[in-house]
Amino acid sequence: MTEFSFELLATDGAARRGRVHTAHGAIDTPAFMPVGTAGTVKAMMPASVAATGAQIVLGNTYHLMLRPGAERVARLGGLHKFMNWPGPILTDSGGFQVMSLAKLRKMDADGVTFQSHHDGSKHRLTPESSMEIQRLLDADITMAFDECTPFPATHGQAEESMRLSMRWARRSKEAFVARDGYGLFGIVQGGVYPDLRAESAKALLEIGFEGYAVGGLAVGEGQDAMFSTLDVTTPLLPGDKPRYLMGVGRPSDIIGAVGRGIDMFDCVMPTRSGRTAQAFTRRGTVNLRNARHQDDPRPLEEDCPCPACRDHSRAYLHHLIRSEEILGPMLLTWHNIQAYQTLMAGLRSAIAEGRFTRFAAEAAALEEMGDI
Ligand code: PRF
Ligand code: ZN
Repeated sequence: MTEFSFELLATDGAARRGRVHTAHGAIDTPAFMPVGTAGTVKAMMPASVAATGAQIVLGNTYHLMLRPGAERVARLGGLHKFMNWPGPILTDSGGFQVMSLAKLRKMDADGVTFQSHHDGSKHRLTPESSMEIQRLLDADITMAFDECTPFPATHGQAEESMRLSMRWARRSKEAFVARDGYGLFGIVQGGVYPDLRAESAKALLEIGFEGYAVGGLAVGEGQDAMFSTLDVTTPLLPGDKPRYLMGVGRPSDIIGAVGRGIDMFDCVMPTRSGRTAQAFTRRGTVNLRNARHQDDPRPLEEDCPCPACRDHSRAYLHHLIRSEEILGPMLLTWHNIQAYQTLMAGLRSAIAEGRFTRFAAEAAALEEMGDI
C-alpha cells in the first residue's frame, strides 16, 4: 500500500510542481479539484470528469451525512464505489457548509448543532463526528473540523474563532484513524491578520498534519487582501507538505496563489457557472445566453478538446441555453472543468520549465483582451 506522501518535483520562485500520493492514486500539483458535493460533479459523469484531466474530486461531509447518510455509503462500499470515482477524494469537514446552508445553527465550544436544509431535522457535528463521517465515506484526504471566520471580523473575533479552530484541529487529529495512503489536513485560520495566521500555522505544525489548508479566505476580503494574507502564511508552512487554498477561485486567483506557493484548489465556480451559461475561456468569461452568439458558427474556444468546443458552435450552445435544454448545462460544465484543467496543466509545465512568471503575465494579458 502506498503511504500518503508529497513529492516536490520542481520549484520556480515560490511556485511548486509536485505530486501527492494517496490510497486511490496520485494527484499532480498544482491541482484543481472539481466539486462533487453530493457524490456527483453536477451534470457530469465520472468518466467525463476524468477525461478533462481531473485526478481528484471533492465531496462534502455536510451533504452526504444528511443524504444518503455516511453509514449507508460505508455499507455500499464507500464513496469511491458509490459514485464510481476510482481516484482520490477529498472531503470537507462540514462546518463551513453548516454555516452557509443549515437552518438554526448553534455553535458551542464542543461543536455545532443545526437543522438540515432539506427537512429541518436536527443534527450535530463535532471534530470527532466529522472525522468518523469522513472515515465512513473513505476520503483519501480528510479535512480537520474548523470554523471559517466570517469577513469582516475584528482582531478579537478572528482570534477567538481561530483559537477555537486550533482546539478543534487537535481533537480532529486525535480522532482521525491513521491508515496507509490516507491523510488529514489542518486548516490555517486567522482572518486577514498576519499575527493570527502565524499563531495558527504554528499551532497546526505542532500538532502535525499530512497537509495544510488555508481557510477563511475568498469570503469577501478581495483579491489584494487574499494575496497579502497568503504572502504571510505560505512561508510558515512546511515545504515538504501539500498546501490547499479552500474555495478558490477565479483563474487569476489560482495563478496568483500558485505564485505564492499553493498546490491545491477547489471551487464551485466552473461547475456552478456552467449551469448558468457562463463559460471560462483564456480570454475571460463568456455568457452564452447573450444574443451575440445566435449566428456564430465558431467554437466557444479554439483548441479546447472538450465536446462543447470540439463538436458544437457557439450558436448551438446559445440555442440549448435559450431552449433550457439539459445538454446546455452539461456541455458548459464540461467545458469549464476542461478550461480549469487546461490552466492547471499549463501551470505545471510552466513551473517545471522555469517560466511561471511569463505564463502568469501572458494569461493576464489574454484575459485583459476579452472575448472576440
Ligand atoms: N474551511 C473549510 N472549508 C472551506 C473554507 C474554510 O475556511 C473555505 C473558505 N473559503 C471554503 N471551504 N472547512
Ligand atoms: Zn471547451
